[in-house]
Amino acid sequence: MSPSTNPSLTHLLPPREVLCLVKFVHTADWQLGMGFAGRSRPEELRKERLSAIGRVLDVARQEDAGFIIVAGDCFETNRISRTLLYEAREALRNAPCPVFILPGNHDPLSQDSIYTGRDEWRNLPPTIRVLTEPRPVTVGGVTLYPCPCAGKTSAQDPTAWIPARRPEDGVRIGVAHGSWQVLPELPADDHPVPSAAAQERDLDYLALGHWHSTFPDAGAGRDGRHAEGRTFYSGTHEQAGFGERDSGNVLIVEIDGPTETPVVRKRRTSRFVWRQEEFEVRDETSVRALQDSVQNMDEPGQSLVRITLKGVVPPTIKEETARVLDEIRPRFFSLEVDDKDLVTTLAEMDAGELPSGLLRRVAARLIAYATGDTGCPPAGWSPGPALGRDAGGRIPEETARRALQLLFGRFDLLKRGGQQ
Ligand SMILES: [Mn+2]
Repeated sequence: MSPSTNPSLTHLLPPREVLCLVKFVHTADWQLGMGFAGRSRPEELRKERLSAIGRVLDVARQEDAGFIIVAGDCFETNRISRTLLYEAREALRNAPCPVFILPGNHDPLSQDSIYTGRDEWRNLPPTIRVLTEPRPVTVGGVTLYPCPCAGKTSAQDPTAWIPARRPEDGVRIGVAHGSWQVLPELPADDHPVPSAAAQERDLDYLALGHWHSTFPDAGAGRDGRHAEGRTFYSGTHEQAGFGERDSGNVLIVEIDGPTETPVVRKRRTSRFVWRQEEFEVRDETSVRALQDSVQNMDEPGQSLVRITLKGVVPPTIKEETARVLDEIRPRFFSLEVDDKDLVTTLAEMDAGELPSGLLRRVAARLIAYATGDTGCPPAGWSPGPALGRDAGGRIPEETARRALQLLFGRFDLLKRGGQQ
């Protein structure tokens, strides 16, 4: 049994920081200059991407990181304002360690490259280095293998140039920006990184950028805190959209030496939280449930919330739903409501959305009946004792409404199940 696996001897070992040869921060996709078209308060969102750089540097300082890797897409495009370039340079001025920046597909090394062509990006602080060439870079016991993007698209494996391991390489770290071929249906010209690139190129760690989510989950390892593997996306440092799952983090990577398995942890750097929720509104009780749920959301001042409402309700309930959300809205950084599927008449329901001909026919006849287009219940309609008929033998509109809610609600469940 080695000392490191014998619990009775662990107190004799030096702390992990002393054993660890290499410790660095992996980040990417800062996308400075992102527009946020269609969002409220876009200027504040744009500024926060700069402010978040300060938090990345703070993490590097707290962790005593040896260096920082920015794995591409530091900027949203190569055509950004002089002001923003100066601001970015200023934000990086206080870096506590070297910062290596890789050109990505948003800020590629094309003719108009920021990194090679813009005066505002000269006279950088000495700690900042742009990885403009696919050529090894040595930094204290580590060799970086940068794979910069030369254009917006490429069908070539960006890691293909990386040479075989030599003893003097020390810890080998690839830095690339592209789509890791571990998911189906990725575009062929999106800088494809082979699924086993880290193994094939004999890299101890492959720092990727391009996907905004931290991936794989850096909390999914056997101990529940550290991830296993050699290839990671850090994700963007500041969440940038509703669709991003687990973004707004940086990764802390520790490697004890060449060929050793990296120990990877994520730390949150995002200020903003983007969340989208879907609520079905039926009656007064469900409006209160919606109100409670939205009121109890954490950190409202830093939250961008998008609520999608659905259901068929009387106009008074729809109005009360809107009022409740208007009342809560000022607490949030922003609160968007999509209520196009919260309808007040059955006529607004679209039977054509249902997945089978039979369901569409049943729904169309129920809608016609409940909206007065026909005076009779559908032929063969037997709602059962629970739904009941009125004194004249007719099905009340409320009953038809509930039947349609059930029908559409069940369809939504089917739809959700199918997507998993
Ligand atoms: Mn990208």
